[in-house]
Amino acid sequence: MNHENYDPDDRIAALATAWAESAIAVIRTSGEGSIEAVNGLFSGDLAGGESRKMVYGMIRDPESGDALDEIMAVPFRTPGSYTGQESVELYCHGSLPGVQKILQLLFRSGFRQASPGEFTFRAFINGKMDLTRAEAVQEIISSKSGKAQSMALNRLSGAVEKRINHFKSIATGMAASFAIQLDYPDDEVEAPPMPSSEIAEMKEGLQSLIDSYQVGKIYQEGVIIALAGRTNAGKSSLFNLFLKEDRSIVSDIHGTTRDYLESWISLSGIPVRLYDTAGLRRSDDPIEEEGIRRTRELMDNAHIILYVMDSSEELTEEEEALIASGKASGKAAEGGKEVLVWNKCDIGKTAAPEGAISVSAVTGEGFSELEKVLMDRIFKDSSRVEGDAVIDSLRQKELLERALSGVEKVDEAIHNGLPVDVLAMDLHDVLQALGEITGEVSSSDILDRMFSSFCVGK
Ligand SMILES: Nc1nc2c(ncn2[C@@H]2O[C@H](COP(=O)(O)OP(=O)(O)OP(=O)(O)O)[C@@H](O)[C@H]2O)c(=O)[nH]1
Ligand SMILES: [Mg+2]
Repeated sequence: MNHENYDPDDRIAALATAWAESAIAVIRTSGEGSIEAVNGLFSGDLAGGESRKMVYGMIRDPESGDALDEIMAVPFRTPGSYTGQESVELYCHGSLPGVQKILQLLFRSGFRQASPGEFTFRAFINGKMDLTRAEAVQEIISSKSGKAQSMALNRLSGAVEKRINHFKSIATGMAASFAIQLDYPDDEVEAPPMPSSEIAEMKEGLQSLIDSYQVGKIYQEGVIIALAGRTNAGKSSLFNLFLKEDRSIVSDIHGTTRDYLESWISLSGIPVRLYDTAGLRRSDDPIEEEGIRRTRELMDNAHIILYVMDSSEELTEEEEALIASGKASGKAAEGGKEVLVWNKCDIGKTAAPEGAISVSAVTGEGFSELEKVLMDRIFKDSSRVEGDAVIDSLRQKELLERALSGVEKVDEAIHNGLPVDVLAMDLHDVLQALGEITGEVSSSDILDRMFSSFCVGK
């Protein structure tokens, strides 16, 4: 809900009782014209009914003529309702499909779904509630801007919250110093030094939190790793080693694996979708060909390719080219996603080329090193993440980006010698974005929003 375009008179509806099977469910509506609108769906006479008196009747879909429920409804006329505006409460039978049908009917009839806390919010703006009940109001305001709606808030780890609060206190301190300069522009009050170290700290810290989204996403969605390489290189043997079970058929016949196999594994707590694939070689067999085509497709889609080579055999052209490209060494700037696995080191003839990891799928040698390299690869883009402060929702990331861009604007404005009120405005944006992440809004924020967007008390 966008509070700038907020219309406190439009019609809202929501289930007021718990979303569960019950004897009676109460649907609450509010807004100008609610009584007339519900009356059009109701067999009883709500429009002529006395305020706050129950009326019996059937709820009917006027399009199909279907009766949805036999209910009691209560009209509330302004200002004698919870919200202070015209309202109707519907007492229906408490079956969830039934309630859903009535709500759908209301939504088709000029009502919209109320946001969390919106009825109470309207009660507040209509003077039905004491402004000093700060705690309640704070909750209402936060849900109004979508914060309480987001379960992401619950997931917010303490570490993230602590960091955000730290940024907020820096920004608040800066705002206070700007305010002094604004209040006494002509006095000889010496302007406090510009907060360049604070700005640098915020810029770096915010960026690091934004970067942590990558890590959060990895934990949430997992990493796709595909084992690939020529036939008989030992892909299936490695697959089984990762799984710690005999899942994939291993044999010394070339082309054993034809269709790919997949399994979820955990790599130090990170969910990984691991694929064993058909060995890469030229084949006239249409089934094997199709398997190889699918392997190539998987290689395209994987985050990491474990390119398995047989160290006891001559290298193929493709293998030579891959080694020569340096893409797989992990150091290359090209950002190759291959990790070279120099398998069969127990019987291998040559040492591993640079960047390749020497392992044996039979003895298990080198396996822990391989796991370590994989972890490094997974987190290679996230080296700037500090500690355990990791965000995992896009909403948080976008708000952090908004805060960062605000800080950058303040920084720029300072460098360009712009007036303090410009700085203060940009800083306000920063505080707003940070506040939305943690769901905290200070009482002055509340007043600010109230008076600026609703003209209450003018
Ligand atoms: N000595 C030794 N033998 C291995 C090793 N890894 C695999 N092998 C053997 O190599 C042969 C092929 O292994 P697989 O795991 O089936 O190879 P693959 O890459 O899955 O082969 P395809 O499915 O045909 O593409 C089997 O006989 C394995 O026992 C290893 O590290 N050392
Ligand atoms: Mg295989």
